[in-house]
Amino acid sequence: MPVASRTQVGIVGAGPAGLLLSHLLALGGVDSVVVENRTRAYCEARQRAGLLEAGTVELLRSVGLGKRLDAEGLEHDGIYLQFLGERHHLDFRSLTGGRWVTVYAQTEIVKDLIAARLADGGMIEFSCSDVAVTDVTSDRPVLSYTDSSGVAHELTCDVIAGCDGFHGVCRPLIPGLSIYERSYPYAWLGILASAAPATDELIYSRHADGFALYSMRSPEVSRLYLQVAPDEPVERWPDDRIWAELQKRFAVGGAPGWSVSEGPITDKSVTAMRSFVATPMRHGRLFLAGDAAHIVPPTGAKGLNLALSDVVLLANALRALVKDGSPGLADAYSDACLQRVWRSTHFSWWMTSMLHVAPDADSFESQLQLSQLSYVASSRAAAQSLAENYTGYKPVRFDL
Ligand code: FAS
Ligand code: PHB
Repeated sequence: MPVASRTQVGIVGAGPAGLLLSHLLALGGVDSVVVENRTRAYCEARQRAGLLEAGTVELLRSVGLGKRLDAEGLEHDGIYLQFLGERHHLDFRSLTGGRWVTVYAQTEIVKDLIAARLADGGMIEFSCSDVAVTDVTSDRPVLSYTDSSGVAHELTCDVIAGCDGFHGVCRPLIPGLSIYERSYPYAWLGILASAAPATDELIYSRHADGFALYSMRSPEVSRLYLQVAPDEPVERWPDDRIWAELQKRFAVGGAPGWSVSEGPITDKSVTAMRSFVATPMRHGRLFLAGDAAHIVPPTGAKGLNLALSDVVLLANALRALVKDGSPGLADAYSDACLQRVWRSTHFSWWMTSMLHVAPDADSFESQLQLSQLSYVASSRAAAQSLAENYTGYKPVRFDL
């Protein structure tokens, strides 16, 4: 017989979206339980995003999550665009009247959120199985699961939040979904290396042989990405081949002495590239947030930031619904998210299309790409548009 219990908000998924939602709801006096099918160690170690918009940093600071972020995050004033062997700096602070970005890995945000929830007595059930959501059109939806010790649970909720990512169980529960998607004919091979980055800010390079991104995690750890074929087995990329390709794609004519800093590679993985939007993001008492509802190619560094802005809107809506009985924000939630989702989706598609070399691209497409890059590098108006989107377009505010 399953153990029966109650909470106000059942949250599926202990990624950044589910964890931040639980934290914000607690600040608003709303109880929640987070149910996660992986281990805590897996969630904290999964290498993903690395770059936070200014608005995301301000949000995390405002809700008590800024301590390590301020101590370890790397504040950047801009990025470099590289093409035809030349590197061009975009100064975001100058272009946006003071906005910036911060390098702080998603792994660290997840660690900070888990630590904060557990310190506040929050309930996170890791390593669950048989996770299922039922009765979402009733006013008592049920989140059922088997916990890590094999005990079955039936958690009756006021509301359920599907924060379970692209492969989760919640999105399929929404009938009549409109799906918008684009798969790209390339993927990213990402590495972590114990090597001091040879650049002060990120370098986005469009090379005739493919895109490359020079990012970082700390003054001692580099994070680099290479465009590869969409289904490329990672085994085809031994370390020396990766470094040789990175050296080629980042080589600059004006600095023959400069090179990518090499070191031991500690993590290596291939990530598929897709744009995906599912609407609506709500059905009855089930609300989707983050990757459960949308995916963007990581070129624009939007995925994590977009997930967290969904969560701010959802926390405001659910507090009004379950605490004050006011349904207005909940009824408007999906449309309010989708304006921002489509802005991030367009920007991520635009950055991706401008910087990657499609296998079937002809010389006409290559000339268009190079013209677009030259325009962004030489026109303040074009650079301002990239900077405005990259640093965060109209950040949301959490109503504490
Ligand atoms: P997540 O996928 O992070 O979290 C969902 C959680 O739900 C996971 O912990 C999962 O284990 C859990 N879950 C799934 N099914 C479940 C079930 N049935 N029951 C219980 N729990 C379940 N974004 C960037 O901005 N920059 C990047 O460089 C970047 N790189 C990425 C690389 C990869 C390989 C991937 C997949 C994504 C990347 N992203 C990047 C996007 C990424 O950062 C997401 O936007 C971010 O993780 C979204 O957070 P969540 O919505 O919480 O989803
Ligand atoms: C990262 O550091 O992981 C990163 C940064 C910027 C991107 C994508 C990934 O656009």
